[in-house]
Amino acid sequence: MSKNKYIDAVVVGAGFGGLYMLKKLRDELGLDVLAFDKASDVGGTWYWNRYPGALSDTEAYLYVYSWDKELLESQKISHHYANQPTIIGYLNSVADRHDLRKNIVFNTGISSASYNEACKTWDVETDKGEKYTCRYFVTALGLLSASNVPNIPGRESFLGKSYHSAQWPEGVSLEGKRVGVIGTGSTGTQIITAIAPQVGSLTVFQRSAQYTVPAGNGPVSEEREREIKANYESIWDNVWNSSLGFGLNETSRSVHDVSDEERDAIFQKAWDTGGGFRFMFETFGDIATDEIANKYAQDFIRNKIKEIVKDPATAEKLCPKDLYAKRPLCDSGYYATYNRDNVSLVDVKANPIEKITPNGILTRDGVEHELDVIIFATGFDAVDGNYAKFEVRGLNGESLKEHWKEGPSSYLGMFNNGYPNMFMVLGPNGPFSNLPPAIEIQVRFISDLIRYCEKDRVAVEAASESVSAWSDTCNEIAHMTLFPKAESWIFGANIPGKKKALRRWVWNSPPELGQDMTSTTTGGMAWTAPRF
Ligand code: FAD
Ligand code: NA7
Repeated sequence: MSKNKYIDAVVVGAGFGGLYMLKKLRDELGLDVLAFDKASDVGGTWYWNRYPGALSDTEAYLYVYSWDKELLESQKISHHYANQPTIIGYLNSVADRHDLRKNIVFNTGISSASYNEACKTWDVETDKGEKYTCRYFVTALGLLSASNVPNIPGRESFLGKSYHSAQWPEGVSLEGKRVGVIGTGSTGTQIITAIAPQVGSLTVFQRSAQYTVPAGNGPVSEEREREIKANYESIWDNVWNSSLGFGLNETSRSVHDVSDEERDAIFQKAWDTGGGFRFMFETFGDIATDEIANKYAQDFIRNKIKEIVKDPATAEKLCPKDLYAKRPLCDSGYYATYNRDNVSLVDVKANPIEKITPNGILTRDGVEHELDVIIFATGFDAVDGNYAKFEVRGLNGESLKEHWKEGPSSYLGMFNNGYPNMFMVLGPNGPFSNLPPAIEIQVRFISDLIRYCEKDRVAVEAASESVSAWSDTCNEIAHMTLFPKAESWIFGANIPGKKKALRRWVWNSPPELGQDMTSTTTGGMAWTAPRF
């Protein structure tokens, strides 16, 4: 039996969250830290999601850390949005510049973590059987990280190749192939648009039609790049003081305060400029809260679909009928892709997939769609998905799965009751926002708290009333919006059998997040007895 190694902190994950957490604890607090990732290198989301067309839809200059000023200065901002190779390149530069890899154990999953109440330490075990004892257990497991591969009958019988978008291997060629894509979320729309010109034929299996607006991606002029770099201070100021952290001019203007002509002109301007969050949050302040305002946005997008897509029957299938209240999407020519002769659309709500056969996909109408490749763009077991994949035990040996059986909860998206000195980056009920700034705030918050714990030699957990109050607040806020009325991963609605419950703070960043957190945090936390 291997002996436990003693270190100060274990960080799980080497994406945006884990990398910054490691740096903070190691370089600023001087702790002995190890980070672990199942991946063979840094990047998290951007290590795994290498599918064709993978793109962030936050403006590239804000899909970065604010704290590495030299890197911000030296990085080229070539396009409005950064693609996967650019983002992975950026995160590799961060790891290199700060020599982070020497404290990361790659190709290694954490398989269990349990709190030792007597010693006020965590015992953590890896899937390689190595054991560590640490004072702080920090999880940065990712909120869109546990892949959802639906259990469609016959899946294993397929004789061609099949890939999930988030487990995309190197060197896949789709040139001339008969390809089927299941799923038309953010990922599906990106893949479909990117591969249609290369493949022989593309059959899209759509369960829910999708509202998406143009991304407006394209080169950033040198002048604009200089302007961004010269004004980074005020740009970040705007981010820290905004609700969504996307660098938008968030508006409170109501749809009801403008004429029909003005409303359409505002939508058209946002359509021409591009950006999903811009379309939802920079046009009017009530699209996400008022069904009538929402209907105007729906109608505008549906009319665009009918204008763009030449075949009326296909256009009709592409028109969503439900609310515009999921994470807002944008694309680089998604609807127009259906004008290509090699692309066809199957509405699997009307005509469900019966099974996967050795040769392709059989739908209820009896048609066997013959395929060489099936792409699952079927999303993620989001937010708490990775937490369900290993055993976490807190006070009295209580399992986190049991603790969250009615739906995951937290205080401020970072802390649980009953799990002292376990801290979550982007845990349940964290912000629905541009995520790198949200991650930064959470990492700073957690490391400030760890500094306190170190100073006073204490362990800390969320008070149970703080968790309940935070859940109530998140739910109240969510129900002021239309988001609970749409079926999406934000509520766990995309996974059969998953408990339907709110998983994000769905409106804006918690008011405390832009401020010095320590006093606020300590207010909602329970301090346990001095450790030793
Ligand atoms: P991740 O980057 O997901 O990293 C988590 C890591 O934890 C993974 O590498 C995983 O292997 C590891 N891990 C999990 N469990 C274990 C375990 N038990 N043991 C060891 N390792 C483990 N956000 C935006 O704000 N803007 C965008 O435009 C945007 N675009 C996106 C596009 C795609 C295709 C996807 C999938 C997500 C996008 N996101 C976007 C969300 C994105 O996930 C976050 O922005 C951010 O990358 C999350 O970083 P993270 O470090 O919290 O988690
Ligand atoms: P999403 O947004 O969850 O989309 C997944 C898509 O896959 C969506 O169209 C689903 O339809 C579809 N899906 C899932 N399961 C099935 C089955 N069994 N059959 C048919 N279709 C299915 O995931 P993405 O990866 O696109 O995006 C996730 C986030 O990553 C996104 O919000 C960005 O933040 C980046 P449904 O809509 O559930 O009917």
